Amino acid sequence: MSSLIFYTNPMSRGQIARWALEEAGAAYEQRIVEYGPDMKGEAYRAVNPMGKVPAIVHDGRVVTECAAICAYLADAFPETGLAPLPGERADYYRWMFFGAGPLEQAITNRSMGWEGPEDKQAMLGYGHFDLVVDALAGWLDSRDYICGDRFTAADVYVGAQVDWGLMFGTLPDRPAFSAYAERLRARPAYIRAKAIDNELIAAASPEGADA
Ligand SMILES: N[C@@H](CCC(=O)N[C@@H](CS)C(=O)NCC(=O)O)C(=O)O
Repeated sequence: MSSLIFYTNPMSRGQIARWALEEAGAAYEQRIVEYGPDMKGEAYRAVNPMGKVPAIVHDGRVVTECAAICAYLADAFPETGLAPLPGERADYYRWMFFGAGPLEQAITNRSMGWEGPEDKQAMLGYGHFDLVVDALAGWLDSRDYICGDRFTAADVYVGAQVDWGLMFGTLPDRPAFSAYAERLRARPAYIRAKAIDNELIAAASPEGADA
């Protein structure tokens, strides 16, 4: 029998993986990993030596990294249509990797107050934050989804970053981003995934515990 274990913390990028799991319609067993000793302890580091969430273990195989989890689930559950069709592969891989590399780095570096020196931008994989934002907004200006008119796992990964970026103000509110985020937020799997994580967050908060 197939088994799928999902290691996460509701206040983490695990929300991206949960959305992907819900899109894939996968039955999964959830294991909450608390920040601190739980996440950095030997038991969890046997799953992910980085001591970071999320991770999934599918039939004994570990997958870490949100982008890889999204792509893996798309392949593991092909009936959901999350994987790219042959003609969509160029866009799918291009933007999935762009999301995990340039986009994630540009957003996190900027939110931590770090900008690459102007004379070193040629050596930085993402060059400059504005370059990354313009490239992605330019792509989404004329399409509903990363691969055109069809939702794929690339939209879970890239879309989650756009969604979070707009929510936390770490991405500028370009019309292409907000229209894209609106489309994604209306998806039943997105709504289900958020509801589960929000409930876990509320239950873990002091107010939630009192309720
Ligand atoms: N590149 C990883 C990032 C994972 C990551 O940084 N997770 C954070 C939560 S959002 C974490 O587990 N931090 C705990 C720690 O490093 O102690 C991915 O995409 O999955």
